[in-house]
Amino acid sequence: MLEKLTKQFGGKGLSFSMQGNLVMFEVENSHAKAKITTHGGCLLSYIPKVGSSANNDILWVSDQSIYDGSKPIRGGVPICWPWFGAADEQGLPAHGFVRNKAWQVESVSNLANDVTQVVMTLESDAETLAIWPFAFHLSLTIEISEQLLMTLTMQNLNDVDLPISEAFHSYFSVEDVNSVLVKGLKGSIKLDKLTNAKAVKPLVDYQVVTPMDDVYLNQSKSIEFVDTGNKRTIVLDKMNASSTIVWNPGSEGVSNFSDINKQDWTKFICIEAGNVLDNTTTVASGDKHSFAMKISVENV
Ligand code: TA6
Repeated sequence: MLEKLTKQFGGKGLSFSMQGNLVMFEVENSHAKAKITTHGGCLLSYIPKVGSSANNDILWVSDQSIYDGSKPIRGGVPICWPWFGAADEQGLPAHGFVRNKAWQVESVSNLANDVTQVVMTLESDAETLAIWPFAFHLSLTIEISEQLLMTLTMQNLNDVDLPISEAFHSYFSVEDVNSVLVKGLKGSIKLDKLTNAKAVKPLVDYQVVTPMDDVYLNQSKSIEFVDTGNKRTIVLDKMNASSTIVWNPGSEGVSNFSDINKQDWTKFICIEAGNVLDNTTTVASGDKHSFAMKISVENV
């Protein structure tokens, strides 16, 4: 398989390898390095070469991740689709099923200004139709440069309209989650999934207090989160994505996750862009729908 991929796509700054049962590929250009696996179409690493984050990964991946293909890798940017969170039906996986499927590499291209564009696709098959009885075509475009741009596009191949909830479940690497400040949530609608408290509108910039599992609806503004320990601010811009989720399991909650080291919960924060709960989108029969996020890094 590696030989075939290398023959088809191999070129300057691109290499394929196996990690456990999973196909990995690494991309390098003058701006950054990135690592992607076809398992779940998951971006695992994005390391800018210049600026305050030069040679430091923006993303976090757990040391305890499983690489046998039985579950998604814990970290990077897993894709939640066509539902976010627990499934409506008992026995179906949380966060949909595409993060645990093998995606196809469709193209790897060098665009202007040394931007590398990777396109991966996934189509409905007998296994997905048994879980969710609708035909679809999904395409994930990842553009690697001094910024990171990810776009997920779905085509509804059915003669009915489909409600879709979705997110890029990004795990960002931070020096200490408890010192992170998240900005940009003011004015949205906050739902606290841990307490199920009544929805509130945040009035101020938001200091992270773990554990946390918050959904912010009608949140379209840029998010900035300041990681003082790493001396960087990560800016997350969203396109066609009305929800943001902020999650960290905290010191006790981490023990519910067999694929996270007990002491490692301080090292990441999930800030997730998408369309969930009341922001679920309806994709008309035959139509295409896309949402995107752009990540850039600034000095503190
Ligand atoms: O996005 C936050 C969340 O939905 C949390 O509720 C938490 O359980 C987390 O995702 C991880 O979910 P996972 O299915 O990957 O274990």
